[in-house]
Amino acid sequence: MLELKQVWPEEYARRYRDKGYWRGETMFGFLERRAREIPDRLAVVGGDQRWTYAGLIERAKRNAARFLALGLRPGDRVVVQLPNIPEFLSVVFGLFRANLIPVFALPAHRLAEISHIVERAEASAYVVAAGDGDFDFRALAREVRARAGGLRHVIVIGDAQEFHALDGLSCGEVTLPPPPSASAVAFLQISGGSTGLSKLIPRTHDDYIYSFRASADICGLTTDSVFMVALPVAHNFPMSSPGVFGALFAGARIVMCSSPNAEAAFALIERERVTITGLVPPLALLWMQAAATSRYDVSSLEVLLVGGAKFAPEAASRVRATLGCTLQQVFGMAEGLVNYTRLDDPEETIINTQGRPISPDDEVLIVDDHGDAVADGEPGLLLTRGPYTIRAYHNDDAANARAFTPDGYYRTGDIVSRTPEGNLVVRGRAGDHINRAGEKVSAEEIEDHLLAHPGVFDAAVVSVPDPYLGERSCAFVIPREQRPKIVALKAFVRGRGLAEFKVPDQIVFVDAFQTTAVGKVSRKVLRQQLREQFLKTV
Ligand code: J2J
Repeated sequence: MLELKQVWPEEYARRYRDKGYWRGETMFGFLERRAREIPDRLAVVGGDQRWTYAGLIERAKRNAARFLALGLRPGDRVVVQLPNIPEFLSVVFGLFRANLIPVFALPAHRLAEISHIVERAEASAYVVAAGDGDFDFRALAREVRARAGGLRHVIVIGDAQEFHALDGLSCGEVTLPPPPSASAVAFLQISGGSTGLSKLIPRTHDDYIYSFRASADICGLTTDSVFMVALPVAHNFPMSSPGVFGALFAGARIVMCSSPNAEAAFALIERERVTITGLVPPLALLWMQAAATSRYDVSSLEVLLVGGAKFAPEAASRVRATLGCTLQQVFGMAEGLVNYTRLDDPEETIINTQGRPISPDDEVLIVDDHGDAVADGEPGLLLTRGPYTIRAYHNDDAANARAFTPDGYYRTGDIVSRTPEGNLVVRGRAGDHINRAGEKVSAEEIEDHLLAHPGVFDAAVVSVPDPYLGERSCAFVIPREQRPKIVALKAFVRGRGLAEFKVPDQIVFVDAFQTTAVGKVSRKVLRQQLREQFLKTV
């Protein structure tokens, strides 16, 4: 099994420790400390469950013993694919306590994504909930197991059928291991995937805790805060900006909301007196619209975080009037850097910018194609390094060579400009992914699936503007003699085991792709041409 590591050069690591960013605390350690301080306060509410901090830590320890009794060994990787339920926390903190490594998958992921993640991470176990709506995750687990040989255990929350039921596992006679080093990798997060398949992002205890501890502070979390998660909890934004981990760090209460549907969420806000939550822009638009006629009282809401994709200033300017709370824009990435508008910023900044970095030691460069810094106000490529931005992906030399500069800056692929006050404004993107309502879809990955269809000669996938999603995917396809039907082609892509958000929203058949006089054009240029062609026709 390949070792997991995330290493900053020694002089940086020393500086981050000296400045108090990295404090040597572990993921389980901070929660245990909180549970000692405020054992009887509610930590998490979801469905009909209400767990105190003491109750959460107790359940996590029991799960740690269960995982080890099953035969998992410290360092083993465990893919976690759970919806927004309290057990997400008891499982993940159980894994931390057993020195097992969670690998976070989204509930929308299907066979193609899960088997890729299992293989890349060399995972030994996979934790799912029996079902979520109409979908049966046990059926998915069966297919994943058939494909990924190394997967030894499937653990199910709820009716497990032939698999292990979490609640039925015995704790055995195991002794829990001593805590890991805080500079060790705590878990693997999944990249949005701008090229090809998702990459694995190793985050350490030290660096991640710094990012959500500082985020909790910037977002004003206290023990009186009630943080609702309406986005899929395993995504980096609701997990750490300030997310469920930031909420636990602050001793706040978490409310797990199983659907981002406005009325369902509003009912929970009223019942639990939610003070803060986070959304992607399309959901923020729906909530603002629904608030006008809703019978629920959402006046407890103090802060609405919006991020994951660009929030248009026009929409941003309506948050306060419609939802009665302060907007906090957040521009972040699972690889590290997170920017926030501050709660006391002038309205002008909150509406028009995506904020500024968490840390004084976040180094941000905005450069042109030659790598030279651009002037304030000018758009350029955003490069960054700092105390919680990774220096490498797991086991992916090719991606690392592309994504990081020799001196350790992460090339975000985002095009931004900086205001004189130091706030960033996202202007666009250099990479070829589709930001579909905050879900990142790699053009290349979808093209590969389309090309597998016998009726497809060539395919290029591009992002096109969408009034609701922000962007949607449009696949330009050159058919062979037997031109497939659009529905059949979509069904084919879906049938290859892809998350639904990756199935092309639109398919346009063309006879040929334009080529330049030189002959073949690069995929990048081709996608650009097709996007422009599309925009001329609408
Ligand atoms: C424009 N583009 C944005 C924003 C992210 C907090 C918030 C979001 C993420 C996230 C995250 C944007 N305006 N406000 O991990 O901790 C686009 C950029 C960025 C990419 C990262 C967090 N906020 N984006 O969305 O890893 O293109 O993380 O590089 O999924 O989303 O995507 P992801």
